Amino acid sequence: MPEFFSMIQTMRWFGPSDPVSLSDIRQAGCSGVVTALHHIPNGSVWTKEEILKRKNEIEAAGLKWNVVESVPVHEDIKTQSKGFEKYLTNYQETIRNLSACGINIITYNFMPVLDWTRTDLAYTVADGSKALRFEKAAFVAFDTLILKRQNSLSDYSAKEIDAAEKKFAAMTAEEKRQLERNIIAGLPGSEESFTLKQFQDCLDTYKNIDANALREHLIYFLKAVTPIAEECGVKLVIHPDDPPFPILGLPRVVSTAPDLEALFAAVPSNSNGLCFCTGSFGVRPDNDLVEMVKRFGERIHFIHLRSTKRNEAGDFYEDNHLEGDVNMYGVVKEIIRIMQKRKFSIPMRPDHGHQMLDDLNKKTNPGYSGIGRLRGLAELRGLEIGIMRSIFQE
Ligand code: DNO
Repeated sequence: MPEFFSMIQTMRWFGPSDPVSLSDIRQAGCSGVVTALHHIPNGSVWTKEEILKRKNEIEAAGLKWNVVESVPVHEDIKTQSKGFEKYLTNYQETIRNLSACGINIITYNFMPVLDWTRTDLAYTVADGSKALRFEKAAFVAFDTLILKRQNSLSDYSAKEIDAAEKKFAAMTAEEKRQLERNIIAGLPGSEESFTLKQFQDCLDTYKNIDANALREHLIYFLKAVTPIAEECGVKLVIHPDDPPFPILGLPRVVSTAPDLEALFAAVPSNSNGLCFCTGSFGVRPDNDLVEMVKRFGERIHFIHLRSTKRNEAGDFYEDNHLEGDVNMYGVVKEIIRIMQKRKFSIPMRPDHGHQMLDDLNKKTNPGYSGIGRLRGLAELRGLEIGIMRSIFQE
């Protein structure tokens, strides 16, 4: 068989307090992890000392720290609030420090206020396992009836408002509290957590920022950090919006292929890269994932593999990795082609997984339980090997 390049198999690890240990991740068959220094406040420099401490811990467990997910972009950079330049300088410094420690793929996102958003963290699917879900009616109920955002009603159709009212009327007080927490208390990996009041204040900072302005701010950020990344051999990879459409009156600018084109045209350096997240992009039927891998293949330096299943009402839930709306076979096949062309192995992680088997009785990080991701990884690994062998060994 000729020399070939396959995906580097990793899992996300949230650090020493993660209930899934480095040893678990190694036993799942991974060679590396994706992690971040979650204890460092957004906007502060990651020192070499802190980076090396974590890196040594990972290497002592026989694994490699392949990718950083994430170095969060401070809100002041997204809004360009007074004094935001100091956060740009800090970001540049963090890039240099990570590179000096041998870590050269850095994930970030540019979603205003919230990172990823779901309404239900324990949606029971037909086989009895639990999945993450975004239910439109619940989300609209949160926006219009819990948060009571000004003018929120004008963002939805009469049908959507009606569905939200019905949903809300059928919810217990505890369910309402849980819904609020799911949306604003911060899902794993998102470093921000709010009370309702703080949340509204934060939304207000975007009052005068539309999609064009946010895109300009993102390009400004990229122009400041990409040259540093390029200089030290680092690839910055942007994670798409999840879900990939505007929410709560906030603009979103990393949801579609044209969004990506605009970013790459503005900052052509290959260090301005992409974290290709099939689960995020895949929620939109107008995102042709296989086409997107073809088009942006040179810039994909990190991959999240996961599938979602959407319905007409605008809901989606996270399906098994090889089921749902994502053409995982087509995506993986295209990634294999790109890797051979680039002669480069791209790190991937099975993104999320169902809470299942023993994990149903444990406290787990939503989406990041051990067994569900182990299942996802095992399926994806089999898919990749099957495609590889059919290409290279016939
Ligand atoms: C969710 C994750 C996101 C992602 C960030 C990247 O499971 O994919 O939280 O890490 O958006 O900055």
